[in-house]
Amino acid sequence: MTDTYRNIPSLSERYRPYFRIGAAVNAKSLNTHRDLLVTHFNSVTAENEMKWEEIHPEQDRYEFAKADALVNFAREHGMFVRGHTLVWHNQTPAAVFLDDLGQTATAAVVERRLEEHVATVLGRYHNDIGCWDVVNEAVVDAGTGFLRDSRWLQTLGDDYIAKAFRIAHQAAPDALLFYNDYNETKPDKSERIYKLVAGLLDEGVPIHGIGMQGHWMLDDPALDEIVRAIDRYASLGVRLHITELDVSVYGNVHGTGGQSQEVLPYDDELAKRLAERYRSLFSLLRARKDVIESVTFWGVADDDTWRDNFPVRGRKDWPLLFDVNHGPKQAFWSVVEF
Ligand code: HAH
Repeated sequence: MTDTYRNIPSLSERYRPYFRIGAAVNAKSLNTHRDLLVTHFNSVTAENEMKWEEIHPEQDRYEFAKADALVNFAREHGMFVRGHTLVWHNQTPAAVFLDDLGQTATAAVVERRLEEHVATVLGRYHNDIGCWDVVNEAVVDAGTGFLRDSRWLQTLGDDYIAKAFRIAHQAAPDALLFYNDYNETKPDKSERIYKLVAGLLDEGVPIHGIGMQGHWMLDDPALDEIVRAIDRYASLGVRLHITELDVSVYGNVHGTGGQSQEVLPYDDELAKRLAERYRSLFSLLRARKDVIESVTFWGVADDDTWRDNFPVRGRKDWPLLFDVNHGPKQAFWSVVEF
């Protein structure tokens, strides 16, 4: 970061009266984006370093070094840490669900492994990690089904989600426990998420919040769709975190659902449209500050964003508030100046 950027307002200070401002970090960006992190963010999430395959790649082997570095960095700078994630259908070793002969393991075996994993990871960080995405992306996107047909569902059965939350609560009684998902504002899916969390609350399962990922686009979802989802979730009395916010500059404007292969030129016009989109989003989020406790971006600056490979591999995107040189974008100013 050049000195020119040192005299800009701090994003997280500006938002202190509203909610925490977080960023997903990785082992590299913890160093390469250190100045931005320290100045503008008061919460961090590990982009990958706490996922099962990274932190616990084999049955008897944990790899804590990268997660430790992140947690130490946060402690040093007084930042909140969101733990991400425990039970997910992705980035989990296949071996978790297999026995010694390579056959599907029994429910009892998988449940014991889950307990051991959660006790180890949550135990290690119980002083430093304030909340966990206990279950990630468990409901289906479309169709008439309800729960995603994952290995977790297949081996542990329908109540695996309730089990995961109970196990997490036992391992870290003070941690806030979240259900996290994407396409979280789409009417059918948000109804499924609502129903899932309402059911868990009814059963007395220790769940404290819903994580709305917020992988959004220039023109989708519509603002009223976002408001509806927030209000519906908030009606359950749980906390809301926006957990993975980024706004792709590729929108449905192209009529391709954001999947066009064409790379846009990131010109002033596009920068301005992104800024307007961010302005309306943050104005909406500020208006819901009583229920939204934290807003985390899925990355720090445009030089390191998963959106360069999602939903189109190798297509450059510019979804964050800081540019590829770590300078503030128009979008940055549109969220701090209000
Ligand atoms: C998220 N999935 C994950 O929670 C996060 O861990 C990962 O690093 C990136 C994104 C989002 C996602 C999606 O928006 C659509 C399909 C699959 C996954």
